[in-house]
Amino acid sequence: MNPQSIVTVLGLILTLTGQTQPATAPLTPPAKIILDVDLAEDVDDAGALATLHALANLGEAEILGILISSKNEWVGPCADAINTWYGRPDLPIGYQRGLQFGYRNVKDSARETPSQYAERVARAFPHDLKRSSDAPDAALLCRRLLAAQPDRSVTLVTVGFLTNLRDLLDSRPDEHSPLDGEALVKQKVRVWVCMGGIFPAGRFPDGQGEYNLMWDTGASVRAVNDWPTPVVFSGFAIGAAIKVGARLRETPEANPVRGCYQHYNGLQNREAWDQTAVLCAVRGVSSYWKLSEPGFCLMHARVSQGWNEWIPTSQKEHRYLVEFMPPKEVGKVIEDLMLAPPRVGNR
Ligand SMILES: [Ca+2]
Repeated sequence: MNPQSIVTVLGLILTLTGQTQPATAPLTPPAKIILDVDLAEDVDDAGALATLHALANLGEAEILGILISSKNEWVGPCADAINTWYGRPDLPIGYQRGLQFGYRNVKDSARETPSQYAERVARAFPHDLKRSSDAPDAALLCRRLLAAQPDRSVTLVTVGFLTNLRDLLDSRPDEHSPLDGEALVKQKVRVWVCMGGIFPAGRFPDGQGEYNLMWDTGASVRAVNDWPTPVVFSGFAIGAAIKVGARLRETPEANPVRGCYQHYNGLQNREAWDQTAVLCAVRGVSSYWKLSEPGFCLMHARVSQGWNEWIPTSQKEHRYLVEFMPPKEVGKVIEDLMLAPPRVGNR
């Protein structure tokens, strides 16, 4: 990439994220991050948590809280075990309720999400959250976290379902903010980075939509179509080209992220969908990717099988990642972060 290209790409992401610095200035670290995971059917969420903790240990990210979008009582404890390993045992965790505001189609979000590793990791590694539903409602926690931050300063990252973001948009004024959900998001969030969608096609050749957007289709329609800030999508193909995880065997057996991969696939490599969203949220597109032209990611409702349509337009601030650096090289960056030890003194 020549220097002019770097400046152009940096300028795009700065524009996109509402930064007020000149377009040539780097993003001012640390990035304030709220990460929403499902941490259930697939294991890349565990890799995403590891990547985020490592970036926080480098001073590049400040983790405000972790939200959980899957329905599974062991996912909260599993996330807490990973946070505890990284020396952040009291990091706020919020759990999806889906019924909080009482008027939604609960058909999708009421589904249990199975996990091959969450219970086993939760039982084997130190933590203190006993079950997911002991954690506060994710959308209400998110309101509290957002209200305490400067305007347009928070990056929301979702690597699971959009149940919590729908609930956040639908939330009412409370003791933390007199603003309703949409107004609060517009005031506090600078960008939402979403692992989800298929770009630009919108569907796989068999007609299916992407898993994260499809799972709770009603929530995805509300969150994606109505989100009031810029959005960057890391679509299916970006993370599908990157495979990491096997090298976690180089880390201690006391590492719960290693435990997740161990129980999921015997410590084999796995696609890095979720890690790409975290890396982009903290470092911007950097030299890893390029950004698409602006457009509107229109989410279509088809019961439990929603899909996204990409409509190019300068009227909306949605963009998606486009491959630039060879995926293997991006994978090395992610892998090195996933293998980084917890902070000295914590272990
Ligand atoms: Ca996920």
